[in-house]
Amino acid sequence: SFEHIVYSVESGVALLSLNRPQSLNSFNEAMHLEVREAFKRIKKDKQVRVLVLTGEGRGFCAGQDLSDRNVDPTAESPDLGLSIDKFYNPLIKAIQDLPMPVICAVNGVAAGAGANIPLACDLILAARSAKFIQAFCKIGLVPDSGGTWFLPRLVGMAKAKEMALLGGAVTAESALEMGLINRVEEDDELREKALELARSLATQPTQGLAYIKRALNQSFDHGLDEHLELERDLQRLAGQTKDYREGVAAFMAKRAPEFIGE
Ligand code: T3D
Repeated sequence: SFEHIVYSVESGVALLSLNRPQSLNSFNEAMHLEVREAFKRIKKDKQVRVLVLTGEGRGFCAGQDLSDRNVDPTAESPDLGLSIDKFYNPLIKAIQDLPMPVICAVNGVAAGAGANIPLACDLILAARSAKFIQAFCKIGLVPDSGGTWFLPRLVGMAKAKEMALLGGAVTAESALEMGLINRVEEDDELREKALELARSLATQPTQGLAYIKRALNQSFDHGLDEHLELERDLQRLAGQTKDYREGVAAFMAKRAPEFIGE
């Protein structure tokens, strides 16, 4: 039923693949709306315990489709804030708030918003040929989709400024070296490796993983006291899951646990 994305669910894993390869999966309004609809389904579907985000073709995502704008750039004073408010910010928040691990499989070039959407995900695998480009500065814009928030946290201010101000291409290898991503995979193996990891995570106590994600996502914004309290609150919730009970029971009985994600 989708035209601009490919969406499927199998073995507890939702696969959402951007599908406008002729323009390197850049976002037009229609693709934004389909991605939003897929997130709605993921949230409703109890079967889904891990999300894999990737792209079709040779690119991951080239950011905003510059030929199919949400906001007319030739207008005397176009308000790009509208496009950010309506589409990019809600997408970044949806990824961060999704109560499950989100794996991004960056299958090729990732530019503009397309370079920052992966940074909002929890684990980033990149194809050896992938490149990360903060292309915004080349057209007079500011990194959006959380770029100026995620980059310094992931790679430090010096590298963040270099990427954002110079807009150079960072290869998958150097992205790995600088701590921007988690793994580099061969191009033809990337998707299967990402799905393998996702399927294995989907057998874990995924409600607990959602709490871990929440704690880590807030860690740089809290002082220690406040954060210890958040950990306590999340541990309280985790301790009430069926999976915690199962994890302890299996450990005591020296058998393999069977987690259900609740
Ligand atoms: O405006 C708002 O709503 C606010 C939100 C802004 C968010 C943003 O993301 S702003 C940043 C937008 N993105 C860019 O500035 C990146 C533009 N693209 C590039 O710089 C290059 O395409 C790449 C470095 C990503 C890849 O280069 P390369 O040489 O591998 O491929 P290519 O030949 O440039 O691109 C292949 C095709 O995709 C080409 O079409 P064609 O000639 O084969 O018909 C190209 O025009 C198209 N394409 C690539 N990126 C975009 C695009 N078409 C529309 N919009 C794009 N962003």
